[in-house]
Amino acid sequence: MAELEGPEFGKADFVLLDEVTMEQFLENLRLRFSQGRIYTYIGEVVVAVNPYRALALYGPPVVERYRGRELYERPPHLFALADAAYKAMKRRAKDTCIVISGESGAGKTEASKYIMQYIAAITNPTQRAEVERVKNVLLKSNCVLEAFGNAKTNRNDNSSRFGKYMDINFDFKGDPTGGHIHNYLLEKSRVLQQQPGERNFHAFYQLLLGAPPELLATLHLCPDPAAYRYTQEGTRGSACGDDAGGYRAVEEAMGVIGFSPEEMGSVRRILATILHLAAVVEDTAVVEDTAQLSALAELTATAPDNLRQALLSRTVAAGGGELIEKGHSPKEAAYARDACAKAVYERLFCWIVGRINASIAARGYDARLHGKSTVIGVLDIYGFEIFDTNSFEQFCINYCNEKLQQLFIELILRQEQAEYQREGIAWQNIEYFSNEPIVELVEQPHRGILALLDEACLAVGTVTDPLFLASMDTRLRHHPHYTSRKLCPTDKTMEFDRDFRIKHYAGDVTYSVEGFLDKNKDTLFQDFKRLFYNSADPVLRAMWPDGEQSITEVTKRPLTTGTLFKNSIVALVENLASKEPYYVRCIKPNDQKSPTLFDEERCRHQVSYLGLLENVRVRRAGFAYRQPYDRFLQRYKMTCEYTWPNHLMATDREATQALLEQHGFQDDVAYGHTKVFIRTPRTLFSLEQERAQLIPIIVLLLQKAWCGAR
Ligand code: AD9
Ligand code: MG
Repeated sequence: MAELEGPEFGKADFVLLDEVTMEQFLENLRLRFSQGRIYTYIGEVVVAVNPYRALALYGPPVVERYRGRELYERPPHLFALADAAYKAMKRRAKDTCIVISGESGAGKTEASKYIMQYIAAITNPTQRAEVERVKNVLLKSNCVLEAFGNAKTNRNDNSSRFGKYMDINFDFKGDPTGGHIHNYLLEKSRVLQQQPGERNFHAFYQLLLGAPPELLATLHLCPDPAAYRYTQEGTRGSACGDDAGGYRAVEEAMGVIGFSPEEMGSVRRILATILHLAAVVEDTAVVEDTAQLSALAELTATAPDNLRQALLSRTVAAGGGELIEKGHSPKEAAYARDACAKAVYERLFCWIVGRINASIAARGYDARLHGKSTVIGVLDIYGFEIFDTNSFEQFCINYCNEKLQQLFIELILRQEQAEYQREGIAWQNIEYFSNEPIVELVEQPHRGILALLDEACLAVGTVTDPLFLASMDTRLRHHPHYTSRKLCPTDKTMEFDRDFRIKHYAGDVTYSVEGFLDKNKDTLFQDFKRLFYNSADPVLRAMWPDGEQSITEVTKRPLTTGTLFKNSIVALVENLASKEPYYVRCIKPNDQKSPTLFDEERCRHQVSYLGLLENVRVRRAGFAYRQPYDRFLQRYKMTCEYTWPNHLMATDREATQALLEQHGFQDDVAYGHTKVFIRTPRTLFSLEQERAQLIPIIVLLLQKAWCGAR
C-alpha cells in the first residue's frame, strides 16, 4: 500500500500534506528525492523527479508488484499509472492517453520508455508470435528514433529534437496488435548549425565513429566528425555517450523492425550525402570540385550534370511558359545547399517514421470478429525551452507546451470544478492561472503571431525579419503577454529590431526574429526535388513524390511551417481530449545533472508553472470517484439489505445514501443532483471487495433457485 512507505519517506500523495503551501510541497519533494523516492502522486497524476542516477526501480520483480494492482496499493510509480491506463482500456474499453510533460532534461523520454516497457511486460501471456513481433518493434523503435531525432544540447545529452505521440492498439484480449507514431516538427536547422557545446543529431557521429572502415570508404567518408562542417562543432565539447556502440544498436534495431539491408544502405548513403553537401559549395565561392561532385552523384544515384545544375542554378519560368536556367550567386548557392541538406534530413527522418509505422500497422484486425480495438497513446514531446538565444524552433516548442498546459487546465482543473458546480456539491472555487490569452496571442486567425508571420511571408516585395517585428509591434502592442524593445525602450535585455518577448506560463522568453521568415517559408527549389525524384535509389526517390511536378506546375504555395505545425498540434490536442488522460509531470531537480542536488529555486519555479499546487488543492477539495446513482446501485446493491434485490425508496439517491450509511461511509461521500461522489479510493475498494465476495454466493443461490424451479 502507498501508506506502507514509512513516514521517513514523506507523503506518497501531495494530497496528504498538512497544509497545501509551496514550502510543504517542496519539502516533501526534496525529502523523497533524497531517498530515491522519485515518484509522488497528486491523486492520479504522477509527479516524477529526475534522479540522474540508475535506480533499481524497473526490473521484472517490480513489474510483478504492480501488475493488476490499484494505484493506492503500492508506492507511487509510473508502472502504477501505466497499469491504471491499461486497466481502463481493458475493462472499460476506453481509449486512454498518457501525457508526459516537463522541461528539457526533466526525464520525459525515459519515463515514456519505462511505460512502454511495462505495457510490453504485462501483455501477451500466451506468447503469440505476431504480438511479440509488434512489441519488439515498438520497443526497438525508440532506439532508432533517438539516433535520428535526438542530440546533445546544453540542457540534455540526449535531448529529443522532435515531438512524438505513439498510439498502441490493443485487441479484445488486451494484447498489442499494432501502433502508429506521429512525429512533430523536427528541429532540422540543427543539421547545419549547433550552439556552442551542442551536437548534431546522434546518427551522424554514430555513422562516422561506428561504421567499419571499409563501409566508410564506400561512402567516401573518414572516421572523424571534425572533418565535416556540420559535425565540427559537436566535437568541441566533451564526448557524449558511446557512438560506436550506438551505431551497432541502431543497426540491430533497424533489422528487428524490418528495414531491409538495401534500405539501411540507402539511409547511410543519405547521411553521407548531407555530410558531403557542406563541402561541395562554399559560402564565398562556388567550388566545382569534381571529385566531391562525383562522390555526391554516386551516393544519391543521380546524374552528375543534373546534380551540378541543381547546386549551382535554378530553373525559373519565364513569360510564355518558357523555362530558363538562372545561375546562383555564391550566397544563393550556399543558401540553396543548406535548404537542401535540411530538407534531405527531414525527409529521411519522416521516411524512417513511416517505415516503422508500416511495420507495426495494425493488420488483419476485424472489428466485427474481434470487438472494438482500443488504444493507449503516449505523448513525449519536447519540453518548454528557454535558451540564451531563442529562435523560431523554441517559439514553436513553447507554443506547443502552452497548448498542452491548456489541455491540462481544461481537463484537470476546469472540468473538475465545473462538474461540482453543476451537481450542486458545496465547493469553493480555486483560483488558477489560465494561459488562454497566450495561446491566442500565438494562434488566433488574422491577429496572432503565426498569422502575422504568414502574412509577412506572403507579402510581395522584400519583407525582412525586422519588418515582421515592426508589424507585430503595431498589431500586438496592447497585448498583455507581448512586448519588444520598441514597446519598452528602457529594457536593455532586448535588442531593437531583433527581439520580442512573450510572457509564457512558464516564464518570459525573448525570441530573436532572425530567420523567422526563412524558417517559416522553408523554401526548397524544385530543382532539388526533381533531382532526387529522378534518383535511381528507390528509397531516396520515395522521399520526394513532389519532385514529379515541373516548375510550371508548381503554382500553389505550400503551407508554411508555422501553419503546418499549428494544425498538427491542434489535431493532437483534439485527439488527446477525446481520450481518458493520465498525466506524468516531470521535474528537473538541478541544471548540473547531479543525483544529489535539489535546487530549490529551480524546483519551485517548475512546481509553480506546472500548476501543481492548484492541482493538489482541486484534488483535495474534490472526490476521487463519482458515479450516477443508478449505475452505482446496480453495481453495489447486493452489499446492503435495503437495496437488494431492489430498493423501495422514493429515489435512487436515497437508496444510495442508505447503502453508504449502513457501511459507515457517510463522512467520505457527497450527494450531487445525479451522481454520488466518493472522496477516497479506499471506500470504493472495500465496496468492490465486498461485492466480489458476494457474487459467487449470489450465483450459487440463483442456480439453486433455477434448478428448484425446474
Ligand atoms: V528533452 O525535452 O527531450 O530535452 P527529457 O526527455 O525530458 O528532455 P530525458 O528523459 O532525456 O529528458 O532525461 C534526461 C536524462 O536524465 C536521461 O538521459 C537520463 O540520464 C536521466 N534520467 C531521466 N529519467 C531517469 C530515470 N528515471 N532514472 C535514471 C534518468 N535516470
Ligand atoms: Mg526527450
